[in-house]
Amino acid sequence: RMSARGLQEPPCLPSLPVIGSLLSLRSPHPPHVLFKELQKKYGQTYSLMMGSHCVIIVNQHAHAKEVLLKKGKIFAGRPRTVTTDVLTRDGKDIAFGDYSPTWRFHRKIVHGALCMFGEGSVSIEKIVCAEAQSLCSVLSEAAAAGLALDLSPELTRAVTNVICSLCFNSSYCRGDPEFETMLHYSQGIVDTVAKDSLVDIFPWLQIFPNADLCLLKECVSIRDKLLQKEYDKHKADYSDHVQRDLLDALLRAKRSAENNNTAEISAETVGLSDDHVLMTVGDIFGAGVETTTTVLKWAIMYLIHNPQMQRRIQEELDSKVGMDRTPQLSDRGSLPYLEATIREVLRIRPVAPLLIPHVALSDTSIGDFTVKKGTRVIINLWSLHHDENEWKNPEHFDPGRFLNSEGTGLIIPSSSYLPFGAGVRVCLGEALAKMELFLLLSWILQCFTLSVPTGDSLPSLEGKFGVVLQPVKYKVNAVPRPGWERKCQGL
Ligand code: HEM
Ligand code: PLO
Repeated sequence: RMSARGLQEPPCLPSLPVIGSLLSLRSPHPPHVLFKELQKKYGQTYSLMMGSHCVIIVNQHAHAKEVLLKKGKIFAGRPRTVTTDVLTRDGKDIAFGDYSPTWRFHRKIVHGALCMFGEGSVSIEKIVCAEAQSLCSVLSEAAAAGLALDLSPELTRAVTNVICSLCFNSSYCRGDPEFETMLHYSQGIVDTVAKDSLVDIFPWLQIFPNADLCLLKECVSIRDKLLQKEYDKHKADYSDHVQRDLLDALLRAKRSAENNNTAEISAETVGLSDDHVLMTVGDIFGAGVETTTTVLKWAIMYLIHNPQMQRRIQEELDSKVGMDRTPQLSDRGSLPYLEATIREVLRIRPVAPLLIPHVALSDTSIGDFTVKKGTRVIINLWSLHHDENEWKNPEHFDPGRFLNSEGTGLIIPSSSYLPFGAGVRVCLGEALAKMELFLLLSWILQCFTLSVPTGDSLPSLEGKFGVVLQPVKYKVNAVPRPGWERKCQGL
């Protein structure tokens, strides 16, 4: 079916009324793998029906960049789904909120506030290093007791405390019951939200008892109580003169908009409700914790699978940082192999293998394909990062891909690499995440060598698909490196 401009509709999976293409989507594979497989039959860009919604799946970087960058504003919409509406009070946040003046305003405030604490800022480096130090002392306690450890809660606590300082100017101690509560509800949300489960395809299912939706609602209500508590505290001792954290920044923007009734500002004021502020902080908190922790767990998993790579990072640390001091941000330029490892982890196991769905805000096109207003577009980052034409042996973990031929400098060998997305909806936390990953991994590897506990087999590299692609649970042995036995403890 050709239109006037020589455009045509993308190939479409077979579809039935009401259930759409559901029958073609039955598969033992997680969606990102299935969508990559389906390319063989339908081409790199194709469409399918989810219930009554038309969804276009993009599996190659040229089309992905057209959607995210060249036509970024046209594709800046987000779909509303039952689960994300529960999480964000009908899209009053940044990540799942639709494109609107209110959304733009919020993103701008948060972006500004994050820049203030962002790259090159002394305070955030100090905060991350303090958490790295506390993490290393936990590892050395476990080592002294000869215990293998599931690092997940400790990594989560480190990352959570960084984001807590940033959002609320607060932190959690070990064993804090509120932190345990948070661990629990956050996993519940990750397990249930945005799975495009039946509930999202068939909104009417919510009138039936649905275990996932119940769990989500319960977890969200616990989260919201904690957020509300912080919000009330901040409101009580807010002052225009000191800005302690992100929540203060949002409060200040809200107040100044309320006191200032000039035309341009009051137009943007519409959305600065308490709900918007709360949901925005919830986003940064959730995104800040779940993503970075997941990458750390993947990185450590790949390093215990590849001890020779771990050794190479340690040799780099020994020669560039030495034994007399701990790593700092300014070492980033002189530790290319560690940076390359982080890049490779983000390639081979992207945190968000399907990004978050985008929506076309007007009639448009992708390549030679027509796209109608309201169409959902899923960028399959998994396909981009595992494209055989772009990456040699894509399932093989090889940090060397990101190094120049001398092994001294970093490169991006293919443009089929977008771990943080791109354009109008690009990740807001990229700089922060990269700082945290670099500092936490360099501190850990300077002191410890990580391995599977004796007798255990290596953990599976297969991911568990959800709103983030998580690794399976596994334990590690952290052995202090020769010469570091004392220092790790004294840290
Ligand atoms: C969105 C990746 C860490 C905040 C995204 C998206 C990706 C992504 C792929 C979706 C882009 C799209 O839909 O087109 C990552 C990775 C991280 C990370 C790989 C860690 C290594 C963080 C952190 C924060 C954060 C630490 C918070 C400080 C956000 C927000 C959005 C987002 C607010 C929504 C942006 C929007 O819809 O406009 N991230 N992220 N992310 N990320 Fe991150
Ligand atoms: C993680 C669980 C939290 O309790 C709530 C939350 C908020 C924002 C979400 C985040 C979760 C998962 C990762 C997301 C983030 C917004 C952007 C980020 C989806 C659900 C990514 C990687 O796109």
